Amino acid sequence: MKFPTSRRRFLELTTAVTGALAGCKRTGAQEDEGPRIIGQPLSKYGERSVFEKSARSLPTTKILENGSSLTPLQDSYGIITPSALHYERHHAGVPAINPAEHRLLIHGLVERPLIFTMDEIRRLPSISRIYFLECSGNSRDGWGAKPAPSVQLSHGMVSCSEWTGVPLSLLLSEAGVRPAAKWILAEGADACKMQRSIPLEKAMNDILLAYGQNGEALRPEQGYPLRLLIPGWEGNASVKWLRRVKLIEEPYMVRDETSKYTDLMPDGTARQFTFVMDAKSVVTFPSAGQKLPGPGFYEITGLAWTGRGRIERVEISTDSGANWQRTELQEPRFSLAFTRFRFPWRWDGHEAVIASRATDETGYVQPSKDELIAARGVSSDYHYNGIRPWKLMANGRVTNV
Ligand SMILES: Nc1nc2c(c(=O)[nH]1)N[C@H]1C(S)=C(S)[C@@H](COP(=O)(O)O)O[C@H]1N2
Ligand SMILES: [Mo]
Repeated sequence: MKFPTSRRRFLELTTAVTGALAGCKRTGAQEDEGPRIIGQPLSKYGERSVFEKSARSLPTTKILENGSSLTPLQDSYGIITPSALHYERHHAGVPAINPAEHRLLIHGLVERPLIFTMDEIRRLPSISRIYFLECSGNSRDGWGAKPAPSVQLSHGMVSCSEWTGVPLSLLLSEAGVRPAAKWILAEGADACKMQRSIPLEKAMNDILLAYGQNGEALRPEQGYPLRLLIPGWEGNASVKWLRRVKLIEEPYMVRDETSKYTDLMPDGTARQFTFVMDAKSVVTFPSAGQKLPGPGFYEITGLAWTGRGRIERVEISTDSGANWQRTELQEPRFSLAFTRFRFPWRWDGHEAVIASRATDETGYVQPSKDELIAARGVSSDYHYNGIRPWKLMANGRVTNV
């Protein structure tokens, strides 16, 4: 096993931990045997401990079929989101689909239109990849003057899973793409028949027809039995409950790429087909809504991700952005996946403004709010990826700024 970075850093960490644990009481109670009570029996499908309460947060509106539930990022460890806590975004509820009856149609500008059953799709050569999925509306509160009161409410529309499936390119090649085809239209089997136009180039590159999530079948909420997983691109295009892929010449200009998922720019024109998710990071501990018991050692931690490949660097500032220091990145770092960052820190008990800043492998640096507004104006709703500060007050409470 390799200790982080260097012997010097290891010694720093040991000193910090000794400090953090100084208050621990030592007694011999643990050595007494105590009563022996037989435990729970074996079970067919595991449940988490009854003491664990972390949950997705639901909107406060009455309608729960069109909306989002949010991942509790503040409670997450490592880089994988448990399937049961993956954020949800449904436009017409979760359809109940029997996989034995589900079909995928590939048609349009192809040599041979094809219909696949789920069994046929699962027989094909498969791959597994760890990818984040993020709604482009995630952290949109950043555009306004009133930031959300917790990292779950501000950034909870992003999650990261291991996805298993078949490269879409395989099925498209099987159908025989005609030269005139430049885009695909993907359609879901839910009541709204969600549709998105996607450039063929991306479809032939790394789009996954996913049926597996974190080692088991997709959850119904994530598109069971079959969804598109478009690595690094806005979540909306990753059509769930996928029933149809049509090869087309030009985008269809459907509802979700005209009236929504466009960004109004300062000059009055709108950006359209803004697929790539720009690099973003956020501190999940300490974050707004939490309370630190007192001065001493803490591990500042959080998540970073980018639609352009790997996260190269994440820096932390604890003084309102005046100074930045590099954090330790969890290895291995996967392309288009969460990267966990960690930073040992000793809090002196004074007010501190804590923020993280990510840089991806293309050299793109996560912008400040001012930089983002200078480039994009204030009329955007989607694709806010600005630096997110949290304020730690002298009494230990953490709030938004
Ligand atoms: N068929 C269908 N696909 C869909 C949606 C939908 O409502 N119906 N929502 C989209 C949106 S806006 C997002 S952000 C992602 C959310 O995926 P998740 O619910 O698995 O997190 O799915 C996309 N695919
Ligand atoms: Mo979304």
